[in-house]
Amino acid sequence: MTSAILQAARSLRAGLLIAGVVGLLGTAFTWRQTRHERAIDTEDIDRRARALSHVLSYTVHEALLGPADQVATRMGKRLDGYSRLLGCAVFGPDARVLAAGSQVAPHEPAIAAELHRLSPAEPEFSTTLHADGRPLRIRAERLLRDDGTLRGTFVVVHDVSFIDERAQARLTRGMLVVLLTTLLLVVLVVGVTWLAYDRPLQHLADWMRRLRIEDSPESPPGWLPSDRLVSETHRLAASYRAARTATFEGAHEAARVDRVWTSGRLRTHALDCLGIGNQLVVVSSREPYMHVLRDGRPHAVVPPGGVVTALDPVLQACGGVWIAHGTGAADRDTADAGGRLTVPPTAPCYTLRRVWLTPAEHDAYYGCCNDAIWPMCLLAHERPVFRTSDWTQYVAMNRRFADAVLEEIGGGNAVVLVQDYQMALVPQMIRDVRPDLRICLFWHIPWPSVEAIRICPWREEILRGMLGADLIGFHLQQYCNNFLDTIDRMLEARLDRDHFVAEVRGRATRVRPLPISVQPWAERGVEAGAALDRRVAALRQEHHLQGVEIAVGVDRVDHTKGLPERLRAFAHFLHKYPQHRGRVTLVQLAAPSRLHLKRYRDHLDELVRFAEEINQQFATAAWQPIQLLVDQHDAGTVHAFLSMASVAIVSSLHDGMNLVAKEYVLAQDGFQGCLILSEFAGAAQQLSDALVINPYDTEQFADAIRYAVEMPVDERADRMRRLRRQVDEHNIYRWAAELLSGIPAGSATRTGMASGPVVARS
Ligand code: ADQ
Repeated sequence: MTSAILQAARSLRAGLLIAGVVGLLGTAFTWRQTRHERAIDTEDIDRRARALSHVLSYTVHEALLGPADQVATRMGKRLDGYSRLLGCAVFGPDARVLAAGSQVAPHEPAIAAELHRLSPAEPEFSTTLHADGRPLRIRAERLLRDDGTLRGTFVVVHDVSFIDERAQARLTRGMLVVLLTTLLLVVLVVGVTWLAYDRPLQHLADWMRRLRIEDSPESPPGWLPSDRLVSETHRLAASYRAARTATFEGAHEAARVDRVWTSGRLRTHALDCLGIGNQLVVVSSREPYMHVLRDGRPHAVVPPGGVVTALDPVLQACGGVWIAHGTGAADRDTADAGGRLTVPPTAPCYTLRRVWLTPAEHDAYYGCCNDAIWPMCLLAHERPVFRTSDWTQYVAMNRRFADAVLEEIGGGNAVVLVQDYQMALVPQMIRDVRPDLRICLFWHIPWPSVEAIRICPWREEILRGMLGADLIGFHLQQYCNNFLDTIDRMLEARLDRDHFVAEVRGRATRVRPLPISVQPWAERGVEAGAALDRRVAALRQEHHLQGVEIAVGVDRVDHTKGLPERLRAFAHFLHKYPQHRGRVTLVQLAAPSRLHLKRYRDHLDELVRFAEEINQQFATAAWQPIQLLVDQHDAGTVHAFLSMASVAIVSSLHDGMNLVAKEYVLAQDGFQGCLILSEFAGAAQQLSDALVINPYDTEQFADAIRYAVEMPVDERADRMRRLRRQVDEHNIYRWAAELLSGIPAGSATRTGMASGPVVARS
């Protein structure tokens, strides 16, 4: 829209320029024409004056032969004028008036002065003078005696104010025509430029954009300003499609050969990618294992959240160090003096290094993360708050994490995987000290359009911090495109859009879509077979779920997850389709999150109240429509609920990926589940066999729940098998392998380097 307005402004500018030139030429021509016609009118008056002089000259001669005081009597009424001819006058040789018409008399002094001024030797002359504010045209003829001496001067006087009036009228008419012509020209130029060039080129630009980011855009725009452009555009589309198909087929073939990635295969691949003597270092704000106090004794729990779910299996497979903020009440007691311990507690295989923050540092640092950057990137209608004091702490804490990374690496070599928006400045901070290290930043949340990022007062610092990485990963191609557009608009940068590389101040950073995934449930130590059946039966009994179908949701309690929208749609489903009351229960596992922030506490309270209201409205003695289980559940419980649910609901208002959708697919061993998935979750790009909904559309959402519970068995199985295949083939090990392969071998890469699609191979 903005670009269309800019384009229209540009056309208008061209139109105004052309119109300006035409207007100037028209004005000059009209002015010249008016002058010319004024000269013709004056000549005409002079001709009439000359004719009158000739007619009266004999009579004037005769009158001058007599005494001077009788000239007037002899001339009589002949000197009076009519209409534009004011009349005539006779002057003596000394330029004193001898006789004058009645209308000329008032102007005698002015005429006499003019006669004085001019040489008596001139036989006749015409001139214009202004008397009493009127323009008068006088024609004077010298009358000579036989000996050549001056006998008198005969003067014919015209009032020529009509010539000025006529010229003025002509000028006004002419300027009006010029103005109308100019206006018409502006409209024509702007209209024709818009229709013939701007609009088709705008369509062409839109189409090229779609060709770049979509899988199968429609054919190129039909009408373009030149035939050559049409044929070249068709050729470009054909080549692009061919290249894309080849890449797709190549990737498909590679995937077919490689198919499923395992932790063992990732380990081998990681050794290849890391090289000898390079350790893997992960840095994130959330820790993979947190120690809380239960009955006065430390107890390890896994905090809920996508970063941990995704990265822990990678470190378990590859080993290394994970640096994170220690938040558990018993965290200090379970770590050594340097904040280090080995994890997972059951089978230690990598080091966790905890970083400590004071309460004041904690509040300001997470204030910047959760009040500013999070709502800016996740478009869930929460207004970001940018506080300078928070930013100062954000910079300081990023420095602390970067220092911890550098301390862990010491003089050695490492590949550093920096995680998410809480660490945006860490890549450049590490790079400043160790330019040789290979650094990757993975951004777990969406990267919105440049317009959304523009509002951030620290946008440039954040971008420069991120660009310290050799590779920046996002979940989707769309986020990569948005990121490059942001760089393009905000920084002085060279972009290679073919290879998705941004070069700023001589350093190149690759930008890649790397959709994150999850680990197979079997590797997470959860029950299977009979043990799982027992856990499911126990949970059904505990929560009074016998004999009902279960729709499940598993989320951190966060505004972006669309939990009120989910409850509202479920209530509407019960209202609209009463035949399902008593037969379906929504079990919502809700992990409290960011409780140090008031709006998160309020959101949890609102959710609890809303669930109670719905329960009061629909519950019967034997059935409760919503079971809201507010807790951070262990993996076994999450898995059991996901496997027993015939429907899973993910209704994010905006989500980078959403791992729960994938966890549900992997939990459905009987292929009888149905996934309802928000179109605003990144996962919807990959899991197209889900029922994709708009969570804001309560009507559509409620209908989707109905469709899911009533879906025929065969359709459920078909959809779930296709979803399963997709998640099996794109598990977390493959993601990690592609991420490691994507980090260039040497840092400080330049755009000239070969950087084709990232396909991990072992
Ligand atoms: P999140 O939004 O935290 O992180 P999400 O993809 O929703 O991540 O995954 C949440 C994880 O926490 C899942 O593994 C889920 O099982 C677990 N979980 C949720 N509620 C729980 C509960 N009550 N008890 C126990 N476990 C629970 C960010 C981005 C996402 C992106 C991930 C990974 O916001 O868009 O998918 O990172 O990149």
